[in-house]
Amino acid sequence: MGHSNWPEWIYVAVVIALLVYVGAEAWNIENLIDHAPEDAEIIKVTAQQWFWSFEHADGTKEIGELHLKKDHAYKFEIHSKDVNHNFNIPEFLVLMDAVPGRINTVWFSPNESGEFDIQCREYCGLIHYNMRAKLFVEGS
Ligand SMILES: [Cu+2]
Repeated sequence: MGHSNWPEWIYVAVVIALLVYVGAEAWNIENLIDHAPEDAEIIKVTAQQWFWSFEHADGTKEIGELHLKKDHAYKFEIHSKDVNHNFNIPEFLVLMDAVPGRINTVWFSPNESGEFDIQCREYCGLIHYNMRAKLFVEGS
């Protein structure tokens, strides 16, 4: 009795098991990427035509500017009030869609102090090119 005599369902079962396994692994990886440190401060990011606004955990709000502390972890909860935008801090490789009706998260910890650009990376209408904000990272 060789392999050729195995019923077909065994092959089907093996393929299904592999697909489930690969899917589970992919899910784990995605989960890891999204996994912010527990002490990360949550910053609510709102995109709208054509500016960015921010709300800190203590309720402080900023428009067009964001003040963060060096070597602190931050988790951004990003949403849009109108059309699709994309939240981008090129210097720190932060890039995440801002989509109406959902909240996307991304976290980072600025390891450098100074002044950096925040911009929109998704064409969102007339003044898209000027949908910018300044990131100030304070501390040494
Ligand atoms: Cu935009």
